[in-house]
Amino acid sequence: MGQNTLYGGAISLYTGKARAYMDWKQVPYTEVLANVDVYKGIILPRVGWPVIPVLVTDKDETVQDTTEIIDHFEALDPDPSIYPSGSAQKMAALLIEVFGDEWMKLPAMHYRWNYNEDWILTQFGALSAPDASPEEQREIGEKRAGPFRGSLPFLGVLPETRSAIEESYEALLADMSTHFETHDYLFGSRPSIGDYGLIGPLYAHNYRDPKSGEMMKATAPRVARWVERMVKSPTPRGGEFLANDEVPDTIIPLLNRFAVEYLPVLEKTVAAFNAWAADNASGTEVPRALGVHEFTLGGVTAERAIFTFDLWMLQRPLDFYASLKGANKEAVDAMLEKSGLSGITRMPAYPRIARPNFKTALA
Ligand SMILES: N[C@@H](CCC(=O)N[C@@H](CS)C(=O)NCC(=O)O)C(=O)O
Repeated sequence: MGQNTLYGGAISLYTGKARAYMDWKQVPYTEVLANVDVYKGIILPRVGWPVIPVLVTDKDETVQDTTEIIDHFEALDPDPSIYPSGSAQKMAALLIEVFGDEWMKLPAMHYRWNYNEDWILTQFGALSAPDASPEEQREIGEKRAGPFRGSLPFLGVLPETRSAIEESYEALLADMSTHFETHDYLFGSRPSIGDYGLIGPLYAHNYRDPKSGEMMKATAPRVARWVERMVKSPTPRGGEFLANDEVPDTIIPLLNRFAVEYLPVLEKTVAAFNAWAADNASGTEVPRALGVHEFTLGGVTAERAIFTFDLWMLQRPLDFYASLKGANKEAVDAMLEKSGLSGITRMPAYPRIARPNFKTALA
């Protein structure tokens, strides 16, 4: 019997998500820094493309994507679960996971690259070459960080959207601060899948990167305390979700931010994907991006790439919604209505996306 090994790094958004979950769940594992040798010797041969985190399980299975890593351990050890059993809480948590994982890359990448550039370049070098000098690490970092820094305009992190991203992020922190006056996590005293979606961007980029962390601690200390609880749980495997499937009123502004900022992007992504899928057979690999489209944030309209991965993630809340009946469906409909998010249930259907061999493909 081997051991669970998480290949990742401290600067990685998604490693932070998987690590926080595995620590709360008290999964026995070792974290190994994904340096150049690990990418060449383990990640590329097992996954086929360079990405972190990657889990190699104690049975030598490879699991990639934090959502699948989490679900791997949830299936092995379902109780206590990070999925609320109440339908409204679960739907809200699944939506917030998608929002955190995909949409919050904008503030994460903006603050990292526009406020912490020198620091992060050296950190990228340290990830590849932990024993090199800081000067060498910065040089190596310049090369290694290229694709990440280069992704900013594709995400829509542009000079013209900078103020809108900051206003949106500051408002989100204010909303979360209000919520954490009363609750330790999104839905009570236990972290949910929604909390794990948010911790990715809010830990590595927006807390751990020095300038971003200073700002969070100064403007939203309650959010900083939540980050600290998320990454070092005072009560691993503990806590409860709120009784009676309650979605606190202080969660509604988060969902409303999804509705206002992100839902229109998803709607346009579905339209682009459906047009692409009409010309492609089952089994075809789905391109990571399908051209560009306009999006509007805080009244500013700009262009960004049309990312297809979001639709793979979105299948989770949509599948859950499709499974609901009777009172459970009514509770979810009421929660979505109150959040301005009913549109999510009216989006046109789109062909199923699978992930054979760690790459999205038409099912
Ligand atoms: N959705 C994935 C994303 C993993 C991911 O994007 N990881 C980043 C580092 S935090 C990466 O390695 N990206 C390389 C790439 O996307 O090409 C997850 O949840 O694990």
